[in-house]
Amino acid sequence: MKVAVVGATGLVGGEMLKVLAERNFPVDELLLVASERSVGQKMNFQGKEYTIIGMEEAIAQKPQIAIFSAGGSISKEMAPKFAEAGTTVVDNSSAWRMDPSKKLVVPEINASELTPQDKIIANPNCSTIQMVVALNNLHKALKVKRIVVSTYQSVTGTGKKAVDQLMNERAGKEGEKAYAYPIDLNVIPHIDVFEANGYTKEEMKMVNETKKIMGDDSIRVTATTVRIPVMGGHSESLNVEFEQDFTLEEVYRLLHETPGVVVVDDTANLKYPMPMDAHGKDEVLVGRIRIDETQDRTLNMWVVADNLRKGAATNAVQIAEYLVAHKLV
Ligand code: 11C
Repeated sequence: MKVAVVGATGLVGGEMLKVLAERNFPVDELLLVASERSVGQKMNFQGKEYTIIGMEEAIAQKPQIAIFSAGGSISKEMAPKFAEAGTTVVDNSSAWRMDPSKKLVVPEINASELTPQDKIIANPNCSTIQMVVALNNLHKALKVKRIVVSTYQSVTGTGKKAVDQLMNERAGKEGEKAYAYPIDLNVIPHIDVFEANGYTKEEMKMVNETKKIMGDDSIRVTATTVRIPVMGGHSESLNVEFEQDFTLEEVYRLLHETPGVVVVDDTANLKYPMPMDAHGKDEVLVGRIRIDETQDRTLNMWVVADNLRKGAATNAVQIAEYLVAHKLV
């Protein structure tokens, strides 16, 4: 495969290269693509040096697959140009996710919807991905009625500038700020921009993307998304009401059988998922599984994943793997 990684110099772009290499994705030719100011820089992939090229040059080289992590406005402008050249784009930005003509894919759940005609495929938001992966089998068996989710999100979700802000604050150094407030020793209940209804865009992504991926508009989701001073790994507290009755044993069985989920729930031995355990992993970790004693057919659980991997790079590469395995590119 001739593969382009667009946004190769970013945090997610770097993780994409790592994941492509680790999973032995069949890369015969690699194009590392970034904005004009990075063109000409050198980067390594599997021991070989590559020179970063610009968008137009990459389009002209007609890669079969382009994995994009370059931000929404660049995706809006450039993804159609790649698609017109015959490239299938897997896009990690929010640009195409809610476009009714584009698929929003978590491979464990809905990759079977993909066809060779899908030239721009959207990768969901990280906090949505880990939640729907955790709920996949539970929804099939018990039908999710309503989700109340609160997130505890790592600074890596914002990007390099936020990582620098946290480390500079910790070291007592001045520097550029990604957030309106200090993040070290603080918690910021604000991710992405505020919308007219008082929720943030990140919160509304969780509401809307969940319905689209699960293919079920009746699922009600209400979210509060929060930034915490953690370096890698998003955590989520989920309170989920189902239509069907269940037992805890059934929930454990369903979670153990859910693709991409690892249950870490042994409180007697202080075992529960933490972001530091998720680092570098592709699985979604689920623990603190409890029946909500205040309401029928309702469950509490704690869900953790590496936001740069399953939340972004791994999910995108898994989509690309599916395209190759099913001869859709
Ligand atoms: C964060 N979830 O943690 C965001 C990052 O829509 O792809 C990913 C934003 C997106 O800040």
